[in-house]
Amino acid sequence: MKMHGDPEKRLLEIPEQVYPILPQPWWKSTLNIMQNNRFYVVVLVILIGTGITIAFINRDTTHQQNDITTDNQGWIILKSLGWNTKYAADDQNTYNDGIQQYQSMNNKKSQLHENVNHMKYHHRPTSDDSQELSQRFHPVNNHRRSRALSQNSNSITTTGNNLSYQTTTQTSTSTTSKIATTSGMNTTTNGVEINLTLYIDTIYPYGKSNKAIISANYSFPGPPIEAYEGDILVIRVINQLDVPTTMHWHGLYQTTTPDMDGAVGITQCAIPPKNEMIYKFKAEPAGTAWYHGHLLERYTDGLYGPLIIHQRNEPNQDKYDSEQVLMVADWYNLQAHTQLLPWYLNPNNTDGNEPSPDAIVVNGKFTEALTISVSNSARIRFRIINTAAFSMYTVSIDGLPLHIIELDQVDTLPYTVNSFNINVAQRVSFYIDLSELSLEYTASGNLSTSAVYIRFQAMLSMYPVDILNYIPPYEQQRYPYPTFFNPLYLAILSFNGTNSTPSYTASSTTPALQNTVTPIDTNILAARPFYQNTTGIPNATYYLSLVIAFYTSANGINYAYLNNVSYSSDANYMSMTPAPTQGITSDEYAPLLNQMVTKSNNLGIPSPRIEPGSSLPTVQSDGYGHYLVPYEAVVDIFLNNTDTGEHPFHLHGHKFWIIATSDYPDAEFLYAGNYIQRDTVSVPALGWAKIRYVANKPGAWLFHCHIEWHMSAGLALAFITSPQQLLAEGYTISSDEQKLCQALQKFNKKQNSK
Ligand SMILES: [Cu+2]
Repeated sequence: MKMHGDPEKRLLEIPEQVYPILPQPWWKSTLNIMQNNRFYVVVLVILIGTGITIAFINRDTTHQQNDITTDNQGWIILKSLGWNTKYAADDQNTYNDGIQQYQSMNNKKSQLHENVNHMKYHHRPTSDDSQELSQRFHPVNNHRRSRALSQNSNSITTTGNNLSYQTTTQTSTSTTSKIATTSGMNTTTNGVEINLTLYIDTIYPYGKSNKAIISANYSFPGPPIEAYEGDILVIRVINQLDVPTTMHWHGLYQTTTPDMDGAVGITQCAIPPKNEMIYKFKAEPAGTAWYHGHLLERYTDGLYGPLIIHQRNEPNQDKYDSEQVLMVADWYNLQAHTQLLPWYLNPNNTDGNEPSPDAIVVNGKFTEALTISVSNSARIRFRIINTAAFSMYTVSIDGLPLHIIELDQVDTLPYTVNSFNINVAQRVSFYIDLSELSLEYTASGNLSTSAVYIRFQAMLSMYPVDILNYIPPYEQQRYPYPTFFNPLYLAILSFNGTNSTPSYTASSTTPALQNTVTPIDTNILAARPFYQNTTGIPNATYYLSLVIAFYTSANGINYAYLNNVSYSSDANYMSMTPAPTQGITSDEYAPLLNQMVTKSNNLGIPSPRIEPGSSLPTVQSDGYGHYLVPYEAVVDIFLNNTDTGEHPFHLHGHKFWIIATSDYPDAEFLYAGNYIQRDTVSVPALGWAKIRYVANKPGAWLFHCHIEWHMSAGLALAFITSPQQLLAEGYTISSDEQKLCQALQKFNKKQNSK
């Protein structure tokens, strides 16, 4: 592995197409469908005409770069109508499942944008979960959906216990009917099929910033993806950005699909510009997951969205009537990879100060611009996702206790708190019951209001500068600097359906509540799993101690280290030169997963061995951050943090038990055999965390700090789980993956020749 040394990467120009985006003859099926469905053809022509007209009308100065073209738009509409007509043609069949569509997403500047964004579909639960996978997915009942669409031409909603993803308080004033777009079910794949097209977008969600963001389907954040547990998700990621990228499905198990994890250099080649990759994997486990870019700090600039996996029988479903997703994130005025990273990984930044954010955004909206209106429901489940590049937040709702029921796709027994902390990449679900609103806020108390504030308070202690006092003119011109940061974000929870605002002034601190307990730690170790394993959890069979440290390297740059190795897997997008025949290598070569196949017996990593201080064999590495883990090993990992910052460590493809942390060492004994599981643990500053996981998936799995800056500084490693088992299970490098790597190689060659 090449050590860090050249952090600044070029912003690449858009190359000519090197690999066709649409290798399938989609137009053929569309033509057939047109012939068989003349009515739809007429509608299609009208819609395209309308679309082009609207696109033309809505052209404005903020969409100069990579704006919608009629070609792109026309293709999406064509495609979606093709699917719709296919469903219509299947109507004579008997269908057991229905499909429901929700209103969602940002109100974009044009109706066309909205058309692209409305891509949420939802299987209705069936009572029969025991059927084989192939039998569990039924074609769509198009009659039902057609009625729903026609009855709600401007607002497609559903009843019952459905998720509402509210990204905006604006309501569309357009009266044009929305077009039902994209996917939902696909009868050939038995799953949920979705396109995610990535664009540079300059929607300027905040007046004080004109930074271009990365959108998926012209949506920021990306559109919600929903499925039922066990569904097959087929997600076509089309890269219309100017640099290679991938998508990671955070929290997904990827059992038997290690090549779908989206980690560049670990599980796949990056998707070059003007190329695509079809991700196909099972939706498991159930709960609140998310997706985000996994190369070049792209999610800092907007490349993220929710991935919600429902259960047919949610364990706490009797506790709430509706759902909301809130994605909280840092907003930076500058581009992460081309502007912030060069400043961060720089000899002038000897202290390793991280770039401080300029603002907080929730669902892409800035403070006091997001209203959650809950007129139809008194009991609401909130799914909080921390999608920040850097920040940790304390979450609370004025006057209401929060009943936590899920942590990182692990259901918990309801656990009531006043507020809780959430670190980067973690998810917390809680429900509220408006009947529990504190008297202080009700008519019988001192204050009557039909709305209260939802608070996201950034943890100031983690910022390298004193942000509250960091006001121009700056003592030292340290670039970049926060320009309008307010550590307290306020969203509005409105009860009466009229988008009312609170009748009180928000205080700077969270109001105290009665009859609740204080959160004990960021990892919420005191919450108990809903499903308890009667046989306890397995005893550890292997051990690994990891020391987290930051220090200045020979080139004067402050890097991050795990056991003295600073990991880099994405420099130069992998130049794809022939990898050495001996030893597994990252950085410039083929993905680790591919190398596990091509040289399974020559990875150059020692087997576990007993080391002083541990009775268990210690997992070994090659000295470059690649750790070889035996199949089905039960590994205890001790993370020893020598840094003054708290670090959220994420393990791809697995959940781990959090046994204890230095904030709550008693947890190991109090909850023995019944620890909480998560996929992201917050390792306390100058403290430690002890976790345990079962290496039951052969493949290459990234384990890293999820703070973007720290990951880019090298705070990562890869677990190589049993190449022999991988081969024994019949894994091969797919032809799609080979094509993608060839396309990347071609792209790199072209870039290098410039
Ligand atoms: Cu970190």
